[in-house]
Amino acid sequence: MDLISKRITLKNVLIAIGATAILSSCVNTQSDKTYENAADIPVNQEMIAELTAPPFVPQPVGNRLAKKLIVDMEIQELELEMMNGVSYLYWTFDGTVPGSFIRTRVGDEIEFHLKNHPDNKLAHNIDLHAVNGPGGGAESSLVAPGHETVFSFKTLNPGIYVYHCATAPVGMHIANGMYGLILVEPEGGLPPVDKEFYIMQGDFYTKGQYGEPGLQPFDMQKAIKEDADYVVFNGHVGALLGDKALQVEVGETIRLFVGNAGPNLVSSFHLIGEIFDKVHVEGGSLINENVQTTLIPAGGAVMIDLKVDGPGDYILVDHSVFRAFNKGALGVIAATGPKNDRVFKGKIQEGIYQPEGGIIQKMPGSGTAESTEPVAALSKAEKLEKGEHIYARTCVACHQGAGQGVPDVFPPLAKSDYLNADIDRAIDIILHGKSGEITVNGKKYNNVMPSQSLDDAQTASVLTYIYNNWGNNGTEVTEDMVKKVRLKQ
Ligand code: HEC
Ligand SMILES: [Cu+2]
Repeated sequence: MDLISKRITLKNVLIAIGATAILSSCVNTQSDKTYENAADIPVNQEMIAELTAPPFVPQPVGNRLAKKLIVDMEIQELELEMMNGVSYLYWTFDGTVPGSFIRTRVGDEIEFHLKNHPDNKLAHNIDLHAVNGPGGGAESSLVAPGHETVFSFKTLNPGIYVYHCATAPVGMHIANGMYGLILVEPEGGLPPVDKEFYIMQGDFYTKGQYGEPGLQPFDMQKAIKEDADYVVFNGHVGALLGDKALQVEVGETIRLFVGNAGPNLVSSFHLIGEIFDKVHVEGGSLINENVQTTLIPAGGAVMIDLKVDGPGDYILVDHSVFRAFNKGALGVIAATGPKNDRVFKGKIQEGIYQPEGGIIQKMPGSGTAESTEPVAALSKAEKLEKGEHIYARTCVACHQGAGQGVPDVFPPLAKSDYLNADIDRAIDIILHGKSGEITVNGKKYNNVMPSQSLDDAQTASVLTYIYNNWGNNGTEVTEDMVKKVRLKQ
């Protein structure tokens, strides 16, 4: 009995010891937490890195072990569209602006192969902010057209980092599009989310003004003065608009990796209509919560976690907001799914607001006629003058100074086939606003124009001004024409 019980005990003890041994060996192979210094994390096996063009990102690292990761990139100098009708000679990593997204984990050993396409004109290199070493790799990676360099580094610090070309003049190589992001995930990976996207802001400096057609060369003087013609997401005006909007479902968890290349401007990154649940401030380990607008320095990046609560378009902007509406810094997250009335009900009611009891009172000395007698109709010259003022006060913000509009957002009034085809319809739009899809000069718009509170004379004036400028058909709109449309309702 004694002997048997002893044996059993001994067996139990052995099992217990075995289990601990297995457990501890698990800890040793599946976790690197035992390594105080990330430089000591061993790499086993080799892997070719998955690289993606914006706005997409590679698969998460999950809980894979540290590896030797082969990154293969090709520098390409390419003429691409800046916006409709405007082209630019971009210098790129892998043919896109920003360049391919690189996804790694702490402890990976990156073997970086940088190729410079033989058709290129210039030498380039790469400085990765994720590198601990001189020049971020720039010195080791300088490569002439038709050559390839290979250098290697180990990722030590988790975070989202900018990479860029650092060949002199550095500012010019960045201004021409040579930048991207590299993500270093912590041990065990980032918390999983439903969708992840890659966005990078950059400022561009061209000989011609914003929208001036043709191939636009880089303008060094404007770049030195920090006087940007274009401020855009993902290298081009409209890169995240229309059918290129980021598609999500209501309630999905979304992570944005957002970088700012500069070369000059700091981004006040904002999403109209949602709040960022979490922001990795400056791309590091500090997490801020419930953020409206996050600052992204030139040469910096952030990670943003958010969720959209209802269907619709949510607009990404640099909240230095002339950049958004006049220089291109606009993007859209398009959400589909069920409405949630508990979070947002939309417009509940609209009525007439008449603080003075229904009779609009005139301010003494405001210059408006006191008499109730009918005022003589304005002459065409008077309407043109009045119309110009009204346009500059109320329409210019959206339709722009020369009626050119904003691609994909605000339709043009200059040479607008839609405007010239139907005068009553144009009057109706001023009186009552407009929403839903329309096609102007072959391009689709689906946005909202608020109704403009203009009287008949003002409406006639502003439309006469528009019809007699910018290549439109010269119609003179009268107050009677406006009255008729108003009464049709
Ligand atoms: C807040 C921005 C905004 C303002 C201000 C604005 N519009 Fe619009 N306008 C729009 C949008 C957006 C559309 C397209 C609506 C749609 O997609 O259904 C539009 C469409 C139009 C159209 C028909 C489409 C075309 O290009 O011919 C006309 C005409 C027009 N607006 C005239 C005016 C005039 C005149 C004013 C000033 C009195 C004005 N708008 C002020 C945003 C605006
Ligand atoms: Cu370069």
